[in-house]
Amino acid sequence: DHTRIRNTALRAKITTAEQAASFIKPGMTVGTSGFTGAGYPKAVPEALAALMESEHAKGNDFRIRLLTGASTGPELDGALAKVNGISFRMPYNSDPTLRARINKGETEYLDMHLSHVAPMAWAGFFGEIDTAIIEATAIREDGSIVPSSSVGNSKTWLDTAKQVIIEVNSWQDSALEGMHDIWTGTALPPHRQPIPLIRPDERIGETSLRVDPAKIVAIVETHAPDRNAPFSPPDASAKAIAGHLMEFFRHEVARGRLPQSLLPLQSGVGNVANAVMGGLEEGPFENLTAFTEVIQDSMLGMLETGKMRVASATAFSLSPEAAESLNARMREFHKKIILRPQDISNHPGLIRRLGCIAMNGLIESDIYGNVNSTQIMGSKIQNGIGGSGDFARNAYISVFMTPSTAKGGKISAIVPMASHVDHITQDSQVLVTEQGLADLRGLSPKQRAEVIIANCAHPDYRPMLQDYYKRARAGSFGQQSPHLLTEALSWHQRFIETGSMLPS
Ligand code: 0RQ
Repeated sequence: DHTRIRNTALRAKITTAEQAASFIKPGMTVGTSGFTGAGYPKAVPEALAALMESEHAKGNDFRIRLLTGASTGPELDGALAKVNGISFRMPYNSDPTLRARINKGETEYLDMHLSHVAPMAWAGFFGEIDTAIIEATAIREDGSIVPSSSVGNSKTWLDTAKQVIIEVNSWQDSALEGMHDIWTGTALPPHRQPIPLIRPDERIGETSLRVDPAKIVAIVETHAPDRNAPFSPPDASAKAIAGHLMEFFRHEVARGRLPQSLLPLQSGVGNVANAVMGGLEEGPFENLTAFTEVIQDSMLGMLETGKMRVASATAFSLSPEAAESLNARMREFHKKIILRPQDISNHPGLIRRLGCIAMNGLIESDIYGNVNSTQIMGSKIQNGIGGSGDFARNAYISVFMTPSTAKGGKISAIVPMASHVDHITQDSQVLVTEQGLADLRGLSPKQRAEVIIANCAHPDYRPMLQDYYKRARAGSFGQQSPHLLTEALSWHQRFIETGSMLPS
């Protein structure tokens, strides 16, 4: 039964994943749907990987340039990276196989702000887009495409690609239809218009994606789950971070600097973010809203209890259990969730206008609040900047949070100098670890260093940081952000040489 493909003319394009993959040629630039393990194509990429493998066995080159929304799943990034089929990748990845290729120098990786992708694609900075592969919940009578569990950059790839392949995934709940909001007013300068959105719950566009039907070369029917990371309950350190942050919010409300419903929340993914959402669930704040990238397990819980009124995002990022349970009652969330293209969900102008509270994880922060979100020991990519830059710079309050140590205490998350900087000190306003919270707003670099070391550093590293800072105050070339340059990155070098930042 083809009830999900309601345009009868397009049914003639239904084919196998192998046939569809045969439209993709070596060297092509391919734009796909997908954002944090949600809504990415699953069957065609696996068929493409098999095709690449057989071509590689014959001694033929077969790699593509892969552009997505953000991270995807094992059937896309994982399968293609396994056969070394990705020559260039952007804008965000969290797949371990692909990460290893990138860190070996085998795949070029452009790690960029997620809000920048669509306008840069429109401007032609990624060259011509040869093929779009988009996962859909359904194809409507009028030939328009109902996205699935993410919107990401699907609109952009459908608009710009020369040929289009659609995967219609019947695992995706049909009640997703109507939850998307696709604004069609995007333009390049000097033709830009104000985006008519002043509240996170507003709908400003259409519920499906338009595409020229003549560009559709293949439609593949699938029934396969999204594959997101499993949920792990918050550990003690994540709970402590959440506790400090709740106290901070209560304080800000008491001082009249935040309303009782706070402001539209943005939260990253992972253990700490989930714990913070858990803290909000139990906290005194009501009628919360989210204007964010991804909706994770704990946000669904708050939407369900009414603690959160509405969540605007570009994708779900749910554990397998939460995804199954959501699919069983998607209708209940119809009015509470809005999924938008990522150039809207992460739009700097909208984030500034709405006054979002951004809460993101980090790899390390230096004593002045410069934040590294992406590169371990300054050179090895973990994931990417994702939306953290879009939100951190433009938020009303920009929070970064992390356990104070990594790798069982062998690494301090607070270091003298960050080995790579994604967020400059001006973009980090509140820093939280399980040790405590540093409110950096209104402080100069030296004032920041004092509270960061005192409130956030782990006791094993605090005296070392105090000692470094004291000597930098005495011996630095300048006194705006004092540093001892030959020593500033010595903790990282010690870790590389000995496996620990602590002196032996
Ligand atoms: O590695 O998995 O090998 O053990 O980094 O760290 O502590 O589990 O924390 O999942 O919150 O990730 C910055 C990576 C934090 C994430 C980052 C190692 C650590 C572990 C994960 P293992 P944790 P999290 C909206 C905004 C950028 C994108 C973003 C991220 C692994 O938050 O990707 O914010 N942010 N998007 O051991 C060496 C250190 C380390 C370290 C952590 N100092 N040195 N390794 N790790 N700190 C969300 C989206 O964009 C969808």
